[in-house]
Amino acid sequence: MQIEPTAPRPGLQLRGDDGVCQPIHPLWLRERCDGSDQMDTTNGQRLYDPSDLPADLHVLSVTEHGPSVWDVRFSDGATGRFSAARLLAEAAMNAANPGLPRRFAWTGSLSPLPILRWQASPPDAALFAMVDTFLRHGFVILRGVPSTDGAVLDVAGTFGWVRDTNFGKMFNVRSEPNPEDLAYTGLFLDPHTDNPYRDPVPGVQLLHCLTNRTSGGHSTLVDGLTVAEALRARDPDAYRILSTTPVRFVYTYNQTELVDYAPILEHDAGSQLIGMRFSPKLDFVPLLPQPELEAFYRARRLLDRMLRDPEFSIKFLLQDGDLMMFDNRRVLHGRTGFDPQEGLRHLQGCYIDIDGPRSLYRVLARGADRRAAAE
Ligand SMILES: O=C(O)CCC(=O)C(=O)O
Repeated sequence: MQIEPTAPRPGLQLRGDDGVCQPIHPLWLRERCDGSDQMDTTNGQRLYDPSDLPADLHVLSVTEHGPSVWDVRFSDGATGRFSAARLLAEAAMNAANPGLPRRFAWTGSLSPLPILRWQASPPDAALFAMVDTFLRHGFVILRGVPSTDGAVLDVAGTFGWVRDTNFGKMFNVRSEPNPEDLAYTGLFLDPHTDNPYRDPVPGVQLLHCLTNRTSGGHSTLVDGLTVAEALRARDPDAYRILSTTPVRFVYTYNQTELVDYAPILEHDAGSQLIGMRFSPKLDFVPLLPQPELEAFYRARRLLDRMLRDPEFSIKFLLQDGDLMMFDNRRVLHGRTGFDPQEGLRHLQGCYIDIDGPRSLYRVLARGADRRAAAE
């Protein structure tokens, strides 16, 4: 793939490896003029509305500035400098390729677990390893987080911005009388998405083990990407039904009533699977005609069985000071039951949005690229 000037009509075009050429629309190029008269160079925001550009805008001339760099003059008087590297990088960007590490779909045989040592104010290389691992696997376990009240918020603040909810900025997961949520008991919890009734659903959950003095309470994780793909292969119709039937998710407690509608399998604008809203304690399918409900229940039952199948899930015991951070929509979490009479099991948790770690990854990758270019 390369960029080259066109003739006799001036412009730039994309030449594919197969030799097929695609002219680059003059408005597409014009919108990417990045001189200080066109955009604020500190934040990259345009200083004009591109819909106000003439609809018949065209390129008047293309002159070579240096190897694979061209100066382009447009019919509205604007000029822009474009390198092939920049245009090719932009051409490759779309919703299905958002400039993030490739997701690695795992099963129950994942070994070793992605465990990294936590350090306060981590240097860039250590932080990059944490965020890169998180984005690839959908989770990372950070070992050695001080077992102090609120330490989870400090770790969360390193990766993004903490989401406040009706549970507060931080929630305590330990057995309680009259619990606000079944997580605050000693009951086992099957794989689920947290807060599927929220709009938006929390992107990332952090759970920090302060102490576990019981013999149970093992954590379980399942990669929703792997299970969804296995479901699609096994029963495409079930996949379709769970991707298209909007389900009502509800949470009601005292002065809070949260309701949202979404299919169980959620996709992004590039049709990539984001993950799931799966929480069989909180979902209410609408009253559809009986055959449709029959098909929905069959599909959900199949998905549920697969999510609980040890073939797909990993199980481990969080040690004191372990913190697991997971993509709440991609990786479903659960735990085995425990007996609160045996001793205290106390986790602290909080949520951040997924754009935090994604932003951190891009910023750190940009810094690494700059350092490599300077060497
Ligand atoms: O206790 C645990 O390990 C998990 C708790 C949980 O599922 C939650 O807080 O959402």
